[in-house]
Amino acid sequence: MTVTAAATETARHEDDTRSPWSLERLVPSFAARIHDVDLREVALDGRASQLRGLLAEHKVLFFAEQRLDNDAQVALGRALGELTVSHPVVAGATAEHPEIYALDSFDGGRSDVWHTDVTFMPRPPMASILRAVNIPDVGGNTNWVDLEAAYASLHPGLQRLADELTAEHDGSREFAEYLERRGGEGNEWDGERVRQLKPVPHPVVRVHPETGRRSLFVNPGFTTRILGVSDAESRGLLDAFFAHITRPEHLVRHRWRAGDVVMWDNRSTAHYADFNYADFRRVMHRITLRGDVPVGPLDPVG
Ligand SMILES: O=C(O)CCC(=O)C(=O)O
Ligand SMILES: [Fe+2]
Repeated sequence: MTVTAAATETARHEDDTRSPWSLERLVPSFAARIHDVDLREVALDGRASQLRGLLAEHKVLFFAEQRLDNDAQVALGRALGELTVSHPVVAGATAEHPEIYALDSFDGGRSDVWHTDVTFMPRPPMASILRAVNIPDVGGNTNWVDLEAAYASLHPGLQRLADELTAEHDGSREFAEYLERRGGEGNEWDGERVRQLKPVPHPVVRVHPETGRRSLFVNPGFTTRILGVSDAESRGLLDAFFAHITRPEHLVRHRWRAGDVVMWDNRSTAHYADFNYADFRRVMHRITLRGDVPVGPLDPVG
């Protein structure tokens, strides 16, 4: 698939005299390619807050021809926010890089279920930064959907219903075996050692803490039931929501090239990596920025 530029614009603060980044929007509601950025310099340049603003606004940002290694990826993450460990229960890529989550197809690493990262914890990470370390010759594209566009395109009656709902998110189907393999001793997440993966409740509609926009915050990877309704109602609602968020109109697709880095906002998107790389090796390194507790539209503010 090819994406065509809907618009090209420049992104900079009015008082910023440095050369502007040029930003190419990819689909009308979200996703942008940012040109002329060396992500190794963002940390030194004092442009981290600008980048965070672009992330909240465009939700998925694509950068080509980067030269990040593990250290530089971690440094970039630290400039943008507070890094989490690799994952609540999966060990880091190396002893020196406990923050890096490695996905290696030769170790069975794959991500072919629609999900938003780590929503099975009370405070899921606000953003993820993924670097292509080894890409297959063909296949292995990654897809993102815009959960704000998904909310906006629901029937108003369904929006009102969704506004009132809470859902349970459970990571045990995907990750219980990792915890078992480590003798039940996971990593430290939000100051606590993870020893079990308990389902956590989150609002079905999440209000973005920076933009105030609403997203349909459910995902097939981790959202297991809607609370306070019958099993049949829960299944029917979740199936309808899952089908809705993953409609092609809500999607952007990326074909990876060596040197690509993608950043996404986990408060407003979900993603899926195509599992079609035959015998090619596909290795990706991810870091995540610490997030906040999801807030729904009916939750008291503050
Ligand atoms: O491998 C990919 O393209 C995406 C993997 C994934 O789900 C993640 O890094 O959070
Ligand atoms: Fe993911």
